[in-house]
Amino acid sequence: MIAKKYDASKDKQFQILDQNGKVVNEKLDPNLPKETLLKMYKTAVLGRNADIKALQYQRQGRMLTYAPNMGQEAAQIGMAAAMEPQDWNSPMYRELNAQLYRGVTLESVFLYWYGNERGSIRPDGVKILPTNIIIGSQSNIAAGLAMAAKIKKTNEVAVFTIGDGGTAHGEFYEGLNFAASFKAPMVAVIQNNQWAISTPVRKASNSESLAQKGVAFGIPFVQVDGNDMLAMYVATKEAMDRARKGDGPTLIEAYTYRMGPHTTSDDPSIYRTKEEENEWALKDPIARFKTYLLNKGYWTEEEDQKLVEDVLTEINDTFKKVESYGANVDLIEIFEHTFAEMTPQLKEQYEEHKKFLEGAK
Ligand SMILES: Cc1ncc(C[n+]2csc(CCOP(=O)(O)OP(=O)(O)O)c2C)c(N)n1
Ligand SMILES: [Mg+2]
Repeated sequence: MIAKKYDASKDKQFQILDQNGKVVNEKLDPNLPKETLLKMYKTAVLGRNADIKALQYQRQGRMLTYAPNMGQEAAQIGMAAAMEPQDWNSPMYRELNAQLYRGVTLESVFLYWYGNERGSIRPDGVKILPTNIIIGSQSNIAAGLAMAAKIKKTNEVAVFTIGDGGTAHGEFYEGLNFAASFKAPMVAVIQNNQWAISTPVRKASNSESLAQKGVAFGIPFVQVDGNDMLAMYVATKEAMDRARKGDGPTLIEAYTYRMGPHTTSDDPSIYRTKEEENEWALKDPIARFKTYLLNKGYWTEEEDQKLVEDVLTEINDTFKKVESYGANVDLIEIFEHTFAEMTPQLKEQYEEHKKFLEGAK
């Protein structure tokens, strides 16, 4: 008999830390060193406050646009913390916390959203591709990186992130199918924040879970409480180890929530309820992780207050610096950075645009 339905409800969402910060899965607590846990927490606090400030800067007309990450800190940092320096991220655009954790500076993230392409330059050795707005493409790019790593035997794993809406795009399937068939070292992390702008996840897919799409690729999969920093770390670490051993890709669904707007041009009050937002506010990933640290004796309220003051100063100073650079991008650079050498068509477009701008003066 052909099974008509896969019953996702039988797969419990993987969780270690519940929404009150209580360890509910003692055996699986990775017992990470204090420094690692504090780095995770401090990154989340910096990320959350940077998001809040960036929204304000944009409203003040000081920043071009911005896509906030509020609510997705654990899903991003748990994943990043499980990666080694040689591993690649093929990212989307909602990636602030993973970027910060792996060594991208806040200055360069702000530069990018300010409208200065220099924000796409990564420090040496930070293997995160530039912010990628093209939904779905993250998968094929990661499959390419993973296949190259396999052929060159470099011990690198390529991790790609995609939104819930992104899983409705063809490239999501193409890249995963390719990597699964060739057992390329890849990990796929779906950031299921419940919404693709105003489209709810139930309209983007008829599957009971996004994780279960792994069945079709013939790869292991798991739905994780994406607001649980520890569960995200453990699931990603296991997937990274599998990939590195040559066992191929894993599909992780981080079940989380976008607490803020899609971007600064969106108003979520038009399409979702206050009740829904309030329900998810109780599942805040940072609050529960803080409780975990307080209970462990690794952190105090005094230290917390000081941290928030410090990050606000850091954010303000950083943004002032970014403003002092200005957009500072010559027109030519937009054309120059697409190919190593401009194609004839691109040259033509450049000339045309230059003339247009001169005429506009
Ligand atoms: C190929 C492509 N089609 C359409 C868009 C326009 N677009 C930007 S964000 C977005 C929604 C994405 O939702 P989701 O994948 O759930 O990610 P989230 O923004 O929620 O993190 C769309 C359709 C795009 N950037 N790329
Ligand atoms: Mg989404």
